[in-house]
Amino acid sequence: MFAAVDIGASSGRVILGRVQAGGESRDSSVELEVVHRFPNGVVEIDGGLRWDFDALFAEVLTGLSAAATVAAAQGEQVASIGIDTWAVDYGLVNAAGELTAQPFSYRDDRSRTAVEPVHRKLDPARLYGTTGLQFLQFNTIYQLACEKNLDGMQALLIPDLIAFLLTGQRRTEATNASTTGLFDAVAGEWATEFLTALGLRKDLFPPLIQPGETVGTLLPEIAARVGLPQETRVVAVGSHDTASAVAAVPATADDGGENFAYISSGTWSLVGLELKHPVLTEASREANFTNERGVDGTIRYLRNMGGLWLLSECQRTWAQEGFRPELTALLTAAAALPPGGPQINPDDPYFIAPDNMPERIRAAVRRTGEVLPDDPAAITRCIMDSLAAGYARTLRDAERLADRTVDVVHIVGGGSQNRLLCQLTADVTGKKVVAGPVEATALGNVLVQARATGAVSGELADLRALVVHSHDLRVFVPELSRL
Ligand code: LFR
Repeated sequence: MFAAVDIGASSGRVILGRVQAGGESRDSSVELEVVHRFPNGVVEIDGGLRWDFDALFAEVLTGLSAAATVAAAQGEQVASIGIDTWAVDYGLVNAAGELTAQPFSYRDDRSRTAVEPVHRKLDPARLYGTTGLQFLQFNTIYQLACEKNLDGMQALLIPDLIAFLLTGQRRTEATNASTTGLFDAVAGEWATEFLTALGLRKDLFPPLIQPGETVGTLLPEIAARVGLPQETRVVAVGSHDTASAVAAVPATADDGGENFAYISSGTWSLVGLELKHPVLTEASREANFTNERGVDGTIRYLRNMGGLWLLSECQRTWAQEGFRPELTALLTAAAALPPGGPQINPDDPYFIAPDNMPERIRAAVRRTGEVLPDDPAAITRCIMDSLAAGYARTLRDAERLADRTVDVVHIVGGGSQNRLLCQLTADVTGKKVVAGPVEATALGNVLVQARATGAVSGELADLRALVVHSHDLRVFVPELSRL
């Protein structure tokens, strides 16, 4: 069995994965069992929005203990551990290996003022030509420019920081490194010239490691604490959650081979294609598409769009006001509303920070000269219409910029359970939508571990076939009459 530590911006889980490789691929399967869940969210610490990393790490240890217990009760062992989280953010570790402060969250807006000074040293066109990274004000490169003193420090991205505390080994996993703005998309190496140009040490980040390689084995005190053998390996997976999710997209040859698109729909919506080579053109930069690294050296050519954060933040505000609508009821009421209502731009940085989201959405609609009633169903419908329209725009751009035709759109993650969003996406894109699995991130994490330890073999397509055989997927076809 494999333990997947999978932490998102609003919750984390430790999951046990069981992979069975049958003689016939149809006998193969991958099953998950959540053994520990915990909440996550930004907290205000020392005047900034940060992650309570100490609390998260304690939850990881609790989860690994639970994994050890559950596996043992089934007469099995935890063969390895893989870690994935959101991207971009990092903790600073000193020479003694201590985390010097709780890591900043990308939702803190400190890096906004760092953008211009960085661009004065490194022109955005030059940055894009090498890194292929979409401009987002919170990319690691801008966050680092806010640090006052990096003497003797190393920056460890969040999953790498967890792996370091478990094993004592410092590495930077490549899929997540590709979100820093300091990674060469073609060479697959650090863009050391950019580190130097910004006055950063070349070894600010630890050396790269690829998904499937071993980070190390458990430190004795960690092994004793969680009840796992010291030889238990921590295996690098697609440690950027989106890389793991895309690895588990259930694309099949029936999808027309490469002609599938994916939407990893959760807090964010990551909308795009899987490519063999980056697209570093000026047109691609203008459209703000990113070339992040995927498992097996693939390129995740996508745009990072707003996501279900818009709705979860509304729900948080409504709850503060004493109104706690059940999600299914809310979506049903939203689905019953007529089409053609007002829309917002879900990618507007105005929506990044936590605040009164219903009011911000209504204000954004007012600026377009329309009116959105102060009614949860109407606000929910506005979010869903805006996301679906954004998905369609982004997919059209991706097809044009990468010269691909998309036959089928896979929606994975939490959004795959949102029937309204899936149906609207089919309607607006005019394409078939295949929804599921909801747990794509953890599945991608487990499958890369399973391959690394020899439990399964093959290419990404073979790993994906296991997902197809083990999960019920829902198909949505365009209903043009609804538009
Ligand atoms: C999704 C995600 C996105 C990244 C954003 C911030 O969870 O990892 O891919 O752009 O969070 O790190």
